[in-house]
Amino acid sequence: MSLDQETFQLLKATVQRFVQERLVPAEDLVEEHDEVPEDIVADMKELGLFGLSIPEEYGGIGLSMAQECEVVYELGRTALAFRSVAGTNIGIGSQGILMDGTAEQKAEYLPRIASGELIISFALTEPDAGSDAASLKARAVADGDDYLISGTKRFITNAPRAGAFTLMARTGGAGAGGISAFIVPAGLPGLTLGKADKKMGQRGTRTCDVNLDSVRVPAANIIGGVPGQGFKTAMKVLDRGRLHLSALSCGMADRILHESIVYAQQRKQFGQRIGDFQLIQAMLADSQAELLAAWALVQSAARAYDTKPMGAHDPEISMQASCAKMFSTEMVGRVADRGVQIHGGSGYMNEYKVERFYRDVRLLRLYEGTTQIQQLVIGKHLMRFAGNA
Ligand code: COS
Repeated sequence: MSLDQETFQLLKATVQRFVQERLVPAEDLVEEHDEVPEDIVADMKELGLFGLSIPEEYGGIGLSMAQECEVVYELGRTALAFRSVAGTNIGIGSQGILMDGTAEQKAEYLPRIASGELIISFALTEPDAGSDAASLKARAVADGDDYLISGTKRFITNAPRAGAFTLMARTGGAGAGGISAFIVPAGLPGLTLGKADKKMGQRGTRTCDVNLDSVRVPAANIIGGVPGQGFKTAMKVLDRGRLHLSALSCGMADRILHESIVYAQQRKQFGQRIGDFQLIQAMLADSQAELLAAWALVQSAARAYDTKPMGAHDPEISMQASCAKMFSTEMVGRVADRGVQIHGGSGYMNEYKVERFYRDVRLLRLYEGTTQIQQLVIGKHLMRFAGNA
């Protein structure tokens, strides 16, 4: 699946313009009010951003992973809250249905996800199951043709906006094999939301707990119709999500570097522009080189991802996605830190953008698998590839 090159370049240019003309000027508003204005969300829907990754047959734009990464890079060049509004529809919320859903599930949900009419969230994490996702406790008990789901899901991005959740719950015994992925509509009796999470950064993104108390969900809502496949679905979704976040990290690093260069050109000390000092140039150079290296890695991993059939699991590609996530998110952390350093005392002040970007990017190293989980995935795969020799 991919968009023809000419149409893709037009789309990319439109997104670039939208980011510069519509989103960047609204950054302060989002920071101040802790929300993305609804008229901007409406414009994002109009542009087709919610359906970037959904095939055209379901009303989406049908980008390949490599193309999605290029567009997400552009969305990364502004406050991360904007991307977050559409992020779960583009990625972790929708992809389980696309990869493993039945024909009926795809036809019922994907068109509304692609248009943004339905916001879909991904509910895996729980109070006692973060990195150890296979230990999740939410329980789904069979009751006739339905399941009754009870449990708590934590830090769920876009939950306050969501019309449905891709939600992992335990239908069987302990471990990964006992987990099923359900499509859970938000309005069902017994499903309630916790209070809004107060976060370090990414103001304007909405996250909260999702509480389920014997929520009755038809068995037909199990993704793919077969219980026990939910952990694998979640892992495949995360492989893809990790590439998406890698591209986002590169876009944000690009923006922070730009802010740093502009400041280095304007700020004068000791009678000259600070950008003329070699110690400032060294920080800019390190950031530029690391950004280019990360972006090359992301593009190469995304192109590899595009070679495998939709929904298939290829360990080599999982490993590459984890490499991209680990390297790019750590890279943007360093770029943000240098950005603050280049700005000196001003970099600590809220009126300069690098202060908030520094807080925003901290999450990239945590969600969709911490850096340490990526190291674990990479290390495990390398040992497996080497076999018993
Ligand atoms: N794609 C498809 N299947 C996968 C997979 C992938 N990327 N990774 C693992 N699996 C399969 C395995 O093949 C295995 O299947 P079999 O039992 O048939 O062999 C099964 O899933 C269990 O795999 P494994 O034993 O490796 O699972 P672990 O419990 O050891 O978990 C980690 C592995 C730690 C990597 C996983 O729990 C993880 O990614 N944790 C982080 C979760 C996360 O990112 N949370 C963020 C929430 S979303 S913001």
